[in-house]
Amino acid sequence: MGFFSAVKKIFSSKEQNEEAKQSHPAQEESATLSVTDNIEQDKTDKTSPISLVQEEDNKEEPLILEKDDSSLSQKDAPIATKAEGSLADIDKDFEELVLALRKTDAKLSSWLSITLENLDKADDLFWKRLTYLLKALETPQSEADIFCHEFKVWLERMDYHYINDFRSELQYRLALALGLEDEEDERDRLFLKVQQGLERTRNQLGKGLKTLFAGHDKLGESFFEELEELFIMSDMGADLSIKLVAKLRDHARANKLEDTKDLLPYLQKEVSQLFSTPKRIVAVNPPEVVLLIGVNGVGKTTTIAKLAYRAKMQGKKVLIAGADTFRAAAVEQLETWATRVGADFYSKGSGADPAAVAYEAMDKALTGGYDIIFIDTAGRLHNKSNLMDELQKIRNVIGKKHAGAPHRSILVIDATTGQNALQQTKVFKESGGVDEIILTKLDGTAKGGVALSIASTFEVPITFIGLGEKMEDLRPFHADDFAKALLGEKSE
Ligand SMILES: Nc1nc2c(ncn2[C@@H]2O[C@H](COP(=O)(O)OP(=O)(O)OP(=O)(O)O)[C@@H](O)[C@H]2O)c(=O)[nH]1
Ligand SMILES: [Mg+2]
Repeated sequence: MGFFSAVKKIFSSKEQNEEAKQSHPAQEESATLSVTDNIEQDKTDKTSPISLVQEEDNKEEPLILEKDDSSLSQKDAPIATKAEGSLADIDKDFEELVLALRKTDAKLSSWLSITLENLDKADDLFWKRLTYLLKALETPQSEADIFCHEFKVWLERMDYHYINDFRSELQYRLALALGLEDEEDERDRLFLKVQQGLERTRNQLGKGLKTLFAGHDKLGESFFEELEELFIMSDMGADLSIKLVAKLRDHARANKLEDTKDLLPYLQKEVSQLFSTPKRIVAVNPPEVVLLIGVNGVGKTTTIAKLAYRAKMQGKKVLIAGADTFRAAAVEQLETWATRVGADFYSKGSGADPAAVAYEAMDKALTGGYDIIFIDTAGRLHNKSNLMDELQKIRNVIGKKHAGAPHRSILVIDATTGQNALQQTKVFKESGGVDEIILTKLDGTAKGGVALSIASTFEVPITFIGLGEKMEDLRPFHADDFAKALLGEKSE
């Protein structure tokens, strides 16, 4: 997405904000700054310039300016010349910073570079500059304060002091809070992350492809056979590997291709298309109920923390419920995460009936005005049918409490399990349904090709991928970027 749409979002009108808040109070796209537990923010704040609307990328459309700045052209207006409050409040430093910001590319990474110039620690000047940046982006003072307060608490918890320790985290938070995550800038960063995360898979597949293409100038049977072998070795599964190579062969024949290099763009397109799934209607009746399921150890609890963190950063009121009462430490582990990400928590301790926990947590979510509730479930019970029965019971009780719930049943799959992931998906899909898949631990495996297998076998979208243990290591899944990263393409 280009810079105008970013700017448009930043300057979007309060009417749009109001409309969006009323019609989509709990949508993933909402992007007000987050709220601490102590400082409860008025969610209907009419002055908020940060749009809640995920708008279409329309570079031609004129900007809608909120203040009296309607004479400003698009190019003049990526950064506000004055922030909320009187001009007298704005000191010289701020003026200088805003001037520098206005001159640079309208990208979050450039804005951040300028803001952090010559700083190395989270000292007073850092906080002042960060507030300036937010104000320059027309964030009301109250929201800028909340953002800084929350970030400060986070840095203390993580024991981060130097900008190098947390710069990436700061950019992630700003991107979420300002609704800029889908910007080109942030997508590039994500691509790099995916590429780094998939390094081991790429070593297997990407480098193998490179060697194969380098060793064969011309397309021929031996090339296709080696290609098939390579796909199978990368955990794409035999069925998919055979199917994909057959498609490539047909494509080459139909288009009378002779050189191997002419096949690459088609391969990338095909890989990316494997991930296309039909669009779904998202839940609109808050609280949105999200059930995390999957076998033990795949990363359900950590993923809940990462999802809750994202939701918090997007200004949502978040509840986490611990319905994994089977494993002794599970409830405490989840509660610790809830505290760390600033979400509220409900559970009844280990040994309690998981369906009862889910039922009571739903009560709390409904009466407490939550936007979203994440329910953690057990990954292991005495046997498989016990596990499935229990999930069904949880689904039933929450469905009775709240129409349409659970709105999203997310199956968490550990990418390091390779082809076993297919069996897991099959079992969970058959017993109650899976709306989305989150693939974790892609950073530690050469088996990233399993994503292709899952996508081609089941019509379930992969929505996020886990690329590490940090909160920012869960990112939306983009098929094209994944295909490029997997096949070893550079980001440029
Ligand atoms: N490298 C890496 N580690 C991850 C990722 N996601 C989760 N983990 C780690 O995987 C381990 C298991 O994660 P949990 O979240 O406890 O898994 P779970 O599915 O809740 O496990 P059970 O509650 O036992 O069923 C933890 O050490 C996590 O830090 C990821 O994307 N990358
Ligand atoms: Mg767990």
